[in-house]
Amino acid sequence: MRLLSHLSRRQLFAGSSVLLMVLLVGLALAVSSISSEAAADDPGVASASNPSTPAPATALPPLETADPPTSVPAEPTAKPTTTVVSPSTAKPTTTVVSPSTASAPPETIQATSTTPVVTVTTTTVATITTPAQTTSTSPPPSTTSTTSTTATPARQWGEAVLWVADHESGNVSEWTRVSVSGDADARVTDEIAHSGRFANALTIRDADGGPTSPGVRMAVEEVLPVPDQDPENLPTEAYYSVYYYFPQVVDSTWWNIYQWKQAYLRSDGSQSRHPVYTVNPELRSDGSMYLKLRSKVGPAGDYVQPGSTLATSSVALPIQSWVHLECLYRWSQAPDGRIACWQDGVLLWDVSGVVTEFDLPYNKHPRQWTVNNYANDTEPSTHTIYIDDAAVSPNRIGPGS
Ligand SMILES: [Ca+2]
Repeated sequence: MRLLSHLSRRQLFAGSSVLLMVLLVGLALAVSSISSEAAADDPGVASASNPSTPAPATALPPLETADPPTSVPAEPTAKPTTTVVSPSTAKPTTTVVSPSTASAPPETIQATSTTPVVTVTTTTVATITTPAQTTSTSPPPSTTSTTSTTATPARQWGEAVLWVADHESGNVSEWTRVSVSGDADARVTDEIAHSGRFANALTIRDADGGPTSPGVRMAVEEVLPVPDQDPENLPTEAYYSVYYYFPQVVDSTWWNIYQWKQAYLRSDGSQSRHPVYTVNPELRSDGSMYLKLRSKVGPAGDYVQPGSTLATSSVALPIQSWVHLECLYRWSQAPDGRIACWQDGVLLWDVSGVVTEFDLPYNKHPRQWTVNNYANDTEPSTHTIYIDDAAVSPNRIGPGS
């Protein structure tokens, strides 16, 4: 009984020991699995405390987490570049700049030479609004009041007059065309006027002897028809008159302010014009200016360049006051043409027995008269002259009102 009980005790002890061990082992295993789950929940802690097992799991999250941030900033950086949608905004700016810049260099000016014509219309249109408003308002703005009070009423023209340009419409539409070369333009302005409120400002820029001579030429090709004469041509004989205002003395190699021209067709079908006679201011040694008549007609009645001076004026050309120039011109391909000019009613020259028209076949408006600011190599190189009250008439008009 004792032995049995002893055995039983030993067995019980052994059995309980085994059971205890089993429990201990089980407990150890349980603790181990708990710590590994905890490590899996917190990659940061796991990667630091247990680099072996959790390492793969730990290493991935940082990479995945790191990638997005890296790629995200990368996108914004890429977007602006792509969204350099601003480039499209920048392009117009560049494009806008280039045209305006292009108008400056003489080389590009040929292409731009049309632009000043558009700009003229534009300027003029803007000016049109002004007179309409001011005319309807009795007290004109103080700024313009000087001009409008100074300005005389619009000039009254006789019924016989074939064409006039007094610019009182506020634009250059009375002229048949405006031809521009180099940096030049025509601008109807109320800064000054011979009559009414408006005159035409002709400006040339950078006439410094460069390859392109700046010039703006106001041309007349169409006037009221004269009986028994070609309605699409200027009359065989007429008086061409205009008022000039020269703000300053200009020295020049050549300066053409008034001319008769003829259109013709080139062999390739394009149209061109030759001047026949021109009127040019010249500077005397005493500093005063005077006019001279230049011929472009050769001995055989052909066009020659640069031509020759046919007559000179002994009368000084006034500065800073309106001066009237009027010429009788008789077109003729035979040596019986005539050019007689008056400055403020004083005869400057009367040249007759000369060829005044080239033998150039052309079917429409071959004769042309232009009033210009057209020159090169002048001092100053940029300057403006004003013109007003231009007319073509079968009778002499004279400088009167
Ligand atoms: Ca006027």
